[in-house]
Amino acid sequence: KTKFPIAVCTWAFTSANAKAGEELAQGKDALDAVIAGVAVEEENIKNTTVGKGGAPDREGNVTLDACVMNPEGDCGAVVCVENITNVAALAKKVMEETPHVMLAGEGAEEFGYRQGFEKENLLTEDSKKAWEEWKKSPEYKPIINIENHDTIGMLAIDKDGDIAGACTTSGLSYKMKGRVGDSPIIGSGLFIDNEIGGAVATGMGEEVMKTVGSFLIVELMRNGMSPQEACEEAIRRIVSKNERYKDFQIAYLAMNKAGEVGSYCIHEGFTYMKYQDGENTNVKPGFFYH
Ligand code: SD4
Repeated sequence: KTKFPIAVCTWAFTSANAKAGEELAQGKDALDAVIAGVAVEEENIKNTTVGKGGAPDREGNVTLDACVMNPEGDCGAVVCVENITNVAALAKKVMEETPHVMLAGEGAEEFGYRQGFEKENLLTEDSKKAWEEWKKSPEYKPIINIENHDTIGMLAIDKDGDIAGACTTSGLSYKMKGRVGDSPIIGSGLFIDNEIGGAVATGMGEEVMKTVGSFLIVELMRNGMSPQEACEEAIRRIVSKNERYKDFQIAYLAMNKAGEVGSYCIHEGFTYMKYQDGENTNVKPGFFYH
């Protein structure tokens, strides 16, 4: 078995992970592979949790968040983007073509159009209908394991052994206007350190941000934990605070530079994808709440 390349992503996003795997097998670097991988879901209007077709906020606006991080430790992020589908690719442009790390809303979009991104309406008929239905008795109640596929966070190690990652989402359905979750926040939804490895998060963004989950996992790995131990400790930090975790899901996925993968979540139902040596498999990690 050849160890590298490897790609992993949150949830059963089979084709997205396969796409990243193909790109890596063709010799693409880790960052381009994860961006091509997550783009599959950003463009898939059937899923309501990432990209075009994502569920809107409570006022009917679809707002996307994304970030990327490369082996050099550079990062780019965009938040509250309303009219561009491929926000992970846009985050890469922010990283490469601006002196900044993060652009928000209109500024991010105007920059995107100048970079050649197309202006699109991200609210599909189906998402609009579901939102109109929701408005009849509006209640903000994030659903655990919504559709069994949620934010996509992806990590890849390329043939040279370098690691990069991307995280992209439409955020929690029917969130408040202007709400930004963990997914585009470097250290929360994603963190990469090419000496150590990387981590991504999905689930209740507010709780991931309070504990800076992905950065925490990478630092725990730096201090000697395996990816599995580090993910479990990061979940422990959340569930040990109070009992509210019973009502929300968080899942972490981590990989170290040796290509070892670990994952842990609060509630049963989360799975992740792993591509290695031409095989793309769905893996069910352990969970905290029984
Ligand atoms: C967020 N972490 O915006 C994302 C959404 C998600 O399960 O993964 N929901 O908080």
